[in-house]
Amino acid sequence: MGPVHLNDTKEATVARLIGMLREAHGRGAKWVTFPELALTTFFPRYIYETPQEYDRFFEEGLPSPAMLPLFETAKALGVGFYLGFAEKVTEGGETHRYNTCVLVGPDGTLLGKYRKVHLPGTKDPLHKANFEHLEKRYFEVGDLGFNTFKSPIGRIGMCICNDRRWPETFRVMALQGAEIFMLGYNTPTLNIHHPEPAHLRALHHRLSIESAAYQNGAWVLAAAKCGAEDGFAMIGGSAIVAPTGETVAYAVSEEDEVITHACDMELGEYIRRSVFDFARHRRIEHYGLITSQ
Ligand code: CDT
Repeated sequence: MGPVHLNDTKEATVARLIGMLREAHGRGAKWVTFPELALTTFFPRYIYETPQEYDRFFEEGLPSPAMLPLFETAKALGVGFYLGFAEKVTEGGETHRYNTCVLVGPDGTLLGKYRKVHLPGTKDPLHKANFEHLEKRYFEVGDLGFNTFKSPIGRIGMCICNDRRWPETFRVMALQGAEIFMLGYNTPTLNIHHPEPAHLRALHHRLSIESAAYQNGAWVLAAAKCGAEDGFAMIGGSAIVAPTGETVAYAVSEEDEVITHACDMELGEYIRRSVFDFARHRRIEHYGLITSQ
């Protein structure tokens, strides 16, 4: 998905998502993965002080009024999807805000929800660049864990952006039978925490999703927001990765762009029966440290 600027309306942004959904459906796609925080600009780059200032980026209700046209179109076309958004919810009398994604089946059924666990960046501004990364300021750490969800196309595990850099994310879902991982992301081209060449940002993204696919024998569908949102560049590079670790489809533009692939679900099964047959080959008696620290 190309940039979503600060003053773009959610209505216009959702219309773009619907346009891509229709294009995917036209190519025979059964499922679509949309990016993280797909309805707005990547607002954690900006400094806001009060919920009154930043609540406009959040959605309440599922589907929220802004999302409704997307849910209706997907159901009418019989296409399932993953959608990332900022979630505001009142639970137990308390208001919470999460960086969330949902999984919606082709018949419109809500199949699952995930709230981002690995929140990068800081709570307070660093003032090191002309933008910030304030996810810890606007979101709580997700409380739902890493689950997997049965769907007509296979068992799906979901995560969001920075989660893809952590092998534990994928292994926990693979141990629950995940056959497909879906993730949305917004990765700034400039790393404000640690200066590094722009090409490394793209390399680390590819390394993360290709190794996650291979080491867990699962497909990865990774969808970026790309281009420059109000001048702030993101790496893009949406990709579909096979369980062999091979990237089989890759976005080349910095605009709205649909990439598709006919995923052979047998491929993952074969890998999970051989080199990565967890039951036969894992040696959990030697892994204790990573569950205790
Ligand atoms: N959205 C998100 O999680 N982005 C992070 C940026 C890391 S640099 C603070 C990512 O891991 O791509």
